[in-house]
Amino acid sequence: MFSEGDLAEIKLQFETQGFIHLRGVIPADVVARVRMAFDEAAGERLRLPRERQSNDGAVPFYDIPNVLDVDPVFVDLVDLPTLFPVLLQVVGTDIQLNHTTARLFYPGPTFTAPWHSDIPHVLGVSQNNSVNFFVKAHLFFEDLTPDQGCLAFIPGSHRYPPGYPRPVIRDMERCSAVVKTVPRAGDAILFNTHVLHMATDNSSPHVRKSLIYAYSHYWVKQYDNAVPADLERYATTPQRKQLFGVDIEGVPYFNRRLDRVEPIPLFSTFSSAARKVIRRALQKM
Ligand SMILES: O=C(O)CCC(=O)C(=O)O
Repeated sequence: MFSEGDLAEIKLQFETQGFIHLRGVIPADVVARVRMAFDEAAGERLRLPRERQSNDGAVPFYDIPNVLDVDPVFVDLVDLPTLFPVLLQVVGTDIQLNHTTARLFYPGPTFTAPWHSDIPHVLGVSQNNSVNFFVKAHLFFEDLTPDQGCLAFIPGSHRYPPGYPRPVIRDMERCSAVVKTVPRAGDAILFNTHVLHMATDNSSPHVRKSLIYAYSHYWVKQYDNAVPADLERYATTPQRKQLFGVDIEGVPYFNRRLDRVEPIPLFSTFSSAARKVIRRALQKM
């Protein structure tokens, strides 16, 4: 658990650098459960697709759909007691889960654009001033090797003014403006989605496995894969309800805060999130 002083330093680093590598924040028993559940859900997909075996560059990755419905351990990760205080610091008390991804990145070149922001086209936000707008947590449950598709960042680049040219970096391993992270099982890498970043090539012979949980504010439209189908089972606390986008009657989206939650009738609690789940079920038909 982080102390108040740790959290203040983490926030300082996050706001100045745009990312932070948090080591060992996922407890070992959770790491073990995630590893088993992930591999079981991935099944056949763990084997390299034929296209990748012949190295023609196709099928760079596979995302396991709706991971919150796959195993309870993936729901436990949304507000891990070790990590959630950090998310609260770097997003704010109106935090909501925005989307989830469970990814297998097969050996081969990277599939991400070099040095990109995820949100350059979002309107209504001054990205270079909004250091807490949209945060991703990449969660790792296996050790990675440096050549296994690790994330790299240009620290501080989330502060570049609009229109600032994208850097051209010839050799990132030798460039002092770049930080490449090499996570171990149990680590989380949090970043401001506007900081320039990329996944590096996976030139190892192994699939890179990771989870990506993205967080933003309650008023930002949430993806269906951020809401478990069995809400009554999982949305058991005010924190979970807010993360999963369960509205409180009479509380405007902009005013939602974790430190301002009052008990409310079950029906109104679940109605909006239930609508989302029904919509998702209908889309599958
Ligand atoms: O490493 C990945 O899977 C994707 C990295 C990335 O560009 C992102 O999460 O925005």
